[in-house]
Amino acid sequence: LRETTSGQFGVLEPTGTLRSESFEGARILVLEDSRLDLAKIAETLQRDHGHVMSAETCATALERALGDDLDLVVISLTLMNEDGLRLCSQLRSHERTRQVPILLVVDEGDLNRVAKGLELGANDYVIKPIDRNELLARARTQIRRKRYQERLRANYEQSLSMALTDSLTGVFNRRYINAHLPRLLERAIDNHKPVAILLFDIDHFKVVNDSYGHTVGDEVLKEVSSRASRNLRTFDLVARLGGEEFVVILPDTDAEAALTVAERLRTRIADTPFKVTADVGEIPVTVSIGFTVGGRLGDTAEGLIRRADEALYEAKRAGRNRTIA
Ligand code: GH3
Ligand code: MG
Ligand code: MG
Ligand code: MG
Repeated sequence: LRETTSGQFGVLEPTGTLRSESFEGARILVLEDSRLDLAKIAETLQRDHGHVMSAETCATALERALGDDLDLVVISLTLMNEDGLRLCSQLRSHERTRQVPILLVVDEGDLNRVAKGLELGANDYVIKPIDRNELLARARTQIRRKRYQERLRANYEQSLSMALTDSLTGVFNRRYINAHLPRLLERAIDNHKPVAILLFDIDHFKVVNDSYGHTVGDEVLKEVSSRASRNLRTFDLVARLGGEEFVVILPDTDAEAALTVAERLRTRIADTPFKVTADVGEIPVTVSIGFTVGGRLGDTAEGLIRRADEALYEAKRAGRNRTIA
């Protein structure tokens, strides 16, 4: 964001030109019982192509705000029978509306209540008689700020998820497992609960790449991830450790249950050949699985992974497409 010479904020376009940001499409709720002022506010905000809605009472305003994704709430403090300040604090107390900008409309003689409103979480105010340009400028500022914060948050969430998930398959990555498994194991030990660790590796995956190409190989990796994820409980974890090797973590799972899960996973892959692209026929895919169960005092994440890896090596040596503990 850069300030233009006219004092307006705008977004710097890739071409280097500045475009003033109107609040096109912004959802604005107005609570004002003077019909004249309501009309003036609505008409002014519609100039910037805001989508303006009005509410009759604080109760309906709150209900509306909780069920909508509002960009701005305009609350008049000159309401005859209602308490706009109470609505401010209600909006701030609900998770859904905590961040929505609030603009107060007040009478000149009512500045005490403005201070109260700002304290309760209102962001700005305009004084009656309403100056259209001022209202528009203050509304713009609030909506722009909200949208900017949303962009920041979206970027932050995206980089967070990029850091912890595998970009090809969408399952977790090794970094996530390294951070998460030790804590999960610690909790299992504390609660005297078993936790099962499955390692699996696609059999002769090099042949898939060599026969069909790397792109088809990538599609097989995605399909394997998706079949694994689909066949697990919501609190189980799948991660790609690298290449064609995956780990599955099953909290609260003993050896017998882990074997059942592993065999189900193995057969769901082996029994239905992969159809990843239209131009390539069915590709038979199998995986070998090694697993171990931890949760005893002294168990470490690295130790469990190593044990599962040794079992996986045995499964490969014994002929692949099998599960070994
Ligand atoms: P094994 O049954 O012993 O596991 O044999 P394998 O061929 O699966 O094992 P190997 O470790 O010899 O080869 C793994 C292959 O996985 C080699 C590598 O090119 C391929 N690979 C690793 N990462 C990717 C990827 O992201 N995409 C694709 N398409 N291939 C990958
Ligand atoms: Mg290998
Ligand atoms: Mg392999
Ligand atoms: Mg491998």
